[in-house]
Amino acid sequence: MISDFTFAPSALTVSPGQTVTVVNHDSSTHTVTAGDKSFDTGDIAPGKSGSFTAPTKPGSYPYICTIHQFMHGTLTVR
Ligand SMILES: [Cu+2]
Repeated sequence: MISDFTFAPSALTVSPGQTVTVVNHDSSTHTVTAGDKSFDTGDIAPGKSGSFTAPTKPGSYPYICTIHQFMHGTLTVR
């Protein structure tokens, strides 16, 4: 989830190809976008949710909000 311009948790471990749902509890639109663009929720409006499919290749995938690039987190696939 997202609140106060922060991803919570900021580090998340998922299975390869898992669907990940992100709920935006903030008052601003956010995205969850991988640094290498391997996943991207697109814009998630306040109070809405978005989802993406985790990469199938195990590894560590840093991500940001493309609107607020100081927001970042890491998705681990294993
Ligand atoms: Cu944002």
